[in-house]
Amino acid sequence: IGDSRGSSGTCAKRVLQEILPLPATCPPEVLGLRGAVYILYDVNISEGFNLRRDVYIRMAVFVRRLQRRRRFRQVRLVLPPWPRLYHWHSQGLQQTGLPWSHFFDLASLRRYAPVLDYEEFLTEQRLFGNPGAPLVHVAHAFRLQHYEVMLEQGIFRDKFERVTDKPCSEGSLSGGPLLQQAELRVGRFHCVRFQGSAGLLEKLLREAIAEDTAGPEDVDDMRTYALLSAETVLHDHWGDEHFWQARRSMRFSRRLELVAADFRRQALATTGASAGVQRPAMWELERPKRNAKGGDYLCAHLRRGDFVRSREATTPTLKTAAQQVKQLLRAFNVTTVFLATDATPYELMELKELFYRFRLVHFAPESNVQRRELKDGGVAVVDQLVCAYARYFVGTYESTFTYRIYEEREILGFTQASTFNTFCKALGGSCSRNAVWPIVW
Ligand code: GFB
Repeated sequence: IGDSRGSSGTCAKRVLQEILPLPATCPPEVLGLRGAVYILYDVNISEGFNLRRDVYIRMAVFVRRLQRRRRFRQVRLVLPPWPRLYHWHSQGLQQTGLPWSHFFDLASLRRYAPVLDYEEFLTEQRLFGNPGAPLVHVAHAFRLQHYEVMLEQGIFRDKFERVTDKPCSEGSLSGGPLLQQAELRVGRFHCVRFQGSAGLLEKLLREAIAEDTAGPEDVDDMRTYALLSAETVLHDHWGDEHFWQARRSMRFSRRLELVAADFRRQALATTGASAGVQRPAMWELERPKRNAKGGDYLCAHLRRGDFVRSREATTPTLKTAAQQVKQLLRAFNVTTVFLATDATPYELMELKELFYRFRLVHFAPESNVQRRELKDGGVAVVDQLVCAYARYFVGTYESTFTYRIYEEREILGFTQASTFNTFCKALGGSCSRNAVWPIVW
């Protein structure tokens, strides 16, 4: 591309954004940013990594649909920088404000929905929104809240309303700058009681746009809106083909995929070919199948940490978990178990003793350099990617970490029986199992 303009006079926008830095000489109307609507969102700070991935899907499906409307042709979903999460315990690592590109393949996400990492959003704002201004103007920010009473005469109805009967201000509610990003300045801040699926957000946005739009010439302005506590929003249709397309587009970053592939090969003698998993380069090329065999190991996701206290009734002890895994190893005539866990080093030592006749494999960064590069979140992704290729998987009751592994294995083409398995509190007892949500193509 010798020039930033294509033969039709419009910029080769995607190419510029993904390959070349945006040239300052390319004005917004040429880039097709006229009338761009940016949607920022965030999730309650107490929510973990894997629920946040689910919230992303709700937003991505919504924004992909919204793009079909004339007013929202240039809509973009801005991916919130990852704050330091409650479960990322390691000290001495830079784990605040991580970009989505640290974890995910943005080009793959973008082939499903128009998303931007936060830094890319700032670049577009600085080049075309208000060049030279250090602050970014957010026209409206909505903090979503649940209704106190959800049912009306026993019926759950989709609805929202702005809160006017209680004080609502940006400072008192968030206790810091919007999305922890100092450059964001909010025009109007609203608290909104919201119940319903993501599709209802269109009405909320249209109302806000109508409030600000003085005349037709305004329609071309770039505008930014923020939706806070987006976990309040439900899926339009959970588990349908749109959910799964968005889910399939959530490929992990190439770097994390490579670390996991190297580890599977070196520690577990497993490659994609030996596991019977052929994954096309692009998610769009994936096809339904159920013939993945898996490597010569079982994987157990054993959630500890807060689950030991808050879910004592359903979380097994180390001993009963080990008993269950050993039974499975014998049943499958396999000697190696890969253990994904947030157990403490002390608990890990105990587990190693409990598996003394078997081979227990656990992933840990090979050096401090790798630890600093992956960070706690990256290590957890590698664990998920190793479990995804196992012969058989057993996970923890009601853990979203486990659920995301189920989904990964569904995409890779494993049988349901080898995937949707749950630890019981004790060996042999009947117990509650996780829900089975098979893939829809
Ligand atoms: O991902 P997540 O929301 O799953 O949160 P749950 C658990 C976090 O703990 C992960 C770490 O994101 C990791 O940082 N973690 C858990 C692990 N299991 C592993 C593992 O096998 N390997 C590694 N490396 N790290 C939610 C919590 O947890 O459950 C909420 O986020 C709440 O705070 C809720 O407690 C009930 O769904 O398991």
